[in-house]
Amino acid sequence: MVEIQWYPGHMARAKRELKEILPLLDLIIEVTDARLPFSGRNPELPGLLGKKARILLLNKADLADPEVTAAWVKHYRTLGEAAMEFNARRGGNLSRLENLIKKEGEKILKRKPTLRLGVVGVPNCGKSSVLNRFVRRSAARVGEKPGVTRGRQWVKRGRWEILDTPGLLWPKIADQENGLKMALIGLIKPDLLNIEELVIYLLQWMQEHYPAELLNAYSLEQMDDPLAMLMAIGRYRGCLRKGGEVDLLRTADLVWSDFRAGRLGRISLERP
Ligand SMILES: Nc1nc2c(ncn2[C@@H]2O[C@H](COP(=O)(O)OP(=O)(O)OP(=O)(O)O)[C@@H](O)[C@H]2O)c(=O)[nH]1
Ligand SMILES: [Mg+2]
Repeated sequence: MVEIQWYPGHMARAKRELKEILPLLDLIIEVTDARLPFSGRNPELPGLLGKKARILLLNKADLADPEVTAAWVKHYRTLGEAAMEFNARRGGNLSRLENLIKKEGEKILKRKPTLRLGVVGVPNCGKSSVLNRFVRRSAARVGEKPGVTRGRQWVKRGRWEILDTPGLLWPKIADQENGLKMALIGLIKPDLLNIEELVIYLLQWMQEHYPAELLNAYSLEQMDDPLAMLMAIGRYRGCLRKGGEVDLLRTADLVWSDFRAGRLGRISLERP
């Protein structure tokens, strides 16, 4: 097993700050990426949060395989977690989430003037987008890269006070395959890994689990070797160097950006 060392300096601060502010929070909204809703969750979080009431959002559900997401939601509910799928970009399921919060918050609002919600989770899973949904405006900055939110930000909506927090990572990951998956969904910065390797892994995963989507996206014939497949995609999309040979890095970049934008279909990277 290869360990990936990937814990940037500001993460320790983010963790300390969350610990500090935790006593103020009444309810935690943990956001996770629906395409990687287990390995993409911070294993340190349950310990940090203790017994605090929590709702788990499987966000970016629009990019994930709907059947797999439904299976995850069921799986987590069986474990006693208040889990639901969400789409912070479009706001799908917003009223369900708000009802869940109202139900949880009722008791609290009887004894104090405001309900304090904390939105937490790993980088780039959509925490700030969830907060913007709540207040129906762009209160928090959102971005395609991990690490956009650096400090804490409170936003008010009626009697709710919602806290946006920076993404939290854990010190190291022991499993190379999970590392590749996390990089694919943009949870960690790609410079920790090689983009061709990342995309070869994605092609292998799709060959195994989403073959029709893959062949369809690039008008490919069935092929066994993912590297040959990457070359074929490069030729099909015209990612060529001067001499006519395929530019693998450019091709990999293109496939990766197609994946992130959902152009390869709705792809989940793990199943319960
Ligand atoms: N397709 C899709 N994209 C989403 C969804 N939610 C967020 N995004 C996109 O994901 C990217 C990250 O969103 P943010 O809200 O900045 O994520 P964050 O968790 O606050 O990220 P950090 O502050 O960097 O930790 C942005 O490009 C969003 O537009 C969603 O439900 N579906
Ligand atoms: Mg953010």
